[in-house]
Amino acid sequence: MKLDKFPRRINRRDFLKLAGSGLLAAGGIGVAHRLASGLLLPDLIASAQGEEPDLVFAATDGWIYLPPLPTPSPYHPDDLSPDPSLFTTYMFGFRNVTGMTEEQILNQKMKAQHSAPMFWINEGQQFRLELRNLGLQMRPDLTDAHTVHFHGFKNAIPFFDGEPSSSVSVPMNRAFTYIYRPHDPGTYMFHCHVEDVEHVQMGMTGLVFVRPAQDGNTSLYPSGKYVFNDGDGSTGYDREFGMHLSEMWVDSHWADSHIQLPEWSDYKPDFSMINGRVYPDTVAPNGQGFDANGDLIAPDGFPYLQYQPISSLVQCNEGERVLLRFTNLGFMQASMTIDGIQMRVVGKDATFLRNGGADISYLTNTVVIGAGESFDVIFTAPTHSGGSGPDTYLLYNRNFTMSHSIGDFGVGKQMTEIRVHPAGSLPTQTAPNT
Ligand SMILES: [Cu+2]
Repeated sequence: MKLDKFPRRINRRDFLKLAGSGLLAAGGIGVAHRLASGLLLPDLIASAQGEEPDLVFAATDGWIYLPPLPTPSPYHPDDLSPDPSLFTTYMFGFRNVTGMTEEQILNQKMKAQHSAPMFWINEGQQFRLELRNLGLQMRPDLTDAHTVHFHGFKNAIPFFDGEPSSSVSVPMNRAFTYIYRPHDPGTYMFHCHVEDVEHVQMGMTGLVFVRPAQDGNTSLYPSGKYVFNDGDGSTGYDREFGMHLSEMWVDSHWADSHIQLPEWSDYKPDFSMINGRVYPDTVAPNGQGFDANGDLIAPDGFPYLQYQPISSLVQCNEGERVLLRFTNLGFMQASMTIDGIQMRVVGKDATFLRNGGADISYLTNTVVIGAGESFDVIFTAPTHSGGSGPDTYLLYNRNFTMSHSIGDFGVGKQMTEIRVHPAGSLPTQTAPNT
């Protein structure tokens, strides 16, 4: 929330920032990214000109739902909520506005979601992500810029890294296009890097992954889907599920909506979430796209999850290999456990666990995930018991002090379910988390 407009001395870093933001201001939406990237990266600009972005994100504020706390708190639910029957918690976040009209995009102010839209890129593919800053409806006094920073990218180009002290950020009512050509398959996460303790906690985080060049080769594994270029099918899988871990400390969210400053050293999360929800909402269905105004359509039967559209429910047939892509952009360590199923960790921080020719993947029932870490984990679904309906296993953070339970078993916790069906019950998966 600080903005030092007049640095006493102009150093190289400041010059880069000023040059970049000047171009953003001069160029306006649509052409700014061409000018800005052309200045520094003429090789990329040649191929970028005239081409539309693959993905357009809007950055803004919004409201989400979290269940009651076991101990009443003046900060939860937030008394400024536009609809206290549906939404409890103020947040900042992203929305996917790709393909929307200008009017639809502008309608999305104060309609951010958490966690941010999940997306993926193919290895070696040039990919353009346009970020538009719509501003903060609840806080017109805050003129914060936003960025998209791919956390954990090896050899990121600083200009497109979204780290605002060495590059540009996107001011209100401006747009900027990031250009990537990823070389390292695996699971990453992204977040806004402006005032990042605040903006990350406020909800500007999501999961992104890179598909390997080996994808489509059905001779190594029948599905033709792999985590890495393993050469032997060992990371082949049938279904994949992103599991983005985050936290919410409601005091700080109340403070942001009420023009107060939280004391970040008092950080104590009230909720630990998977894909922006707590149990049992984690197993509710995905959202249903957007309506004629561009607004999100809530999951069927869950109107209060309108801005938390990503389901964490894992469904699979017995015998299938299931990939869980874990990322953690909370500030606490998570110990994700499955009772009764062993997980094989094949990747860590988008790195294939193979040391030269040696297989250093390992079996475990608990994956300990530090803040900012990612894990690629494959399990084989156990044989179905033969009972009626699917067999259910729990996937949860075994650090039970991390989040509250408010009555019924597991309610409010960082937990979801794995439902294993008899062979042949479910059709082929067409998209992650479905
Ligand atoms: Cu931000």
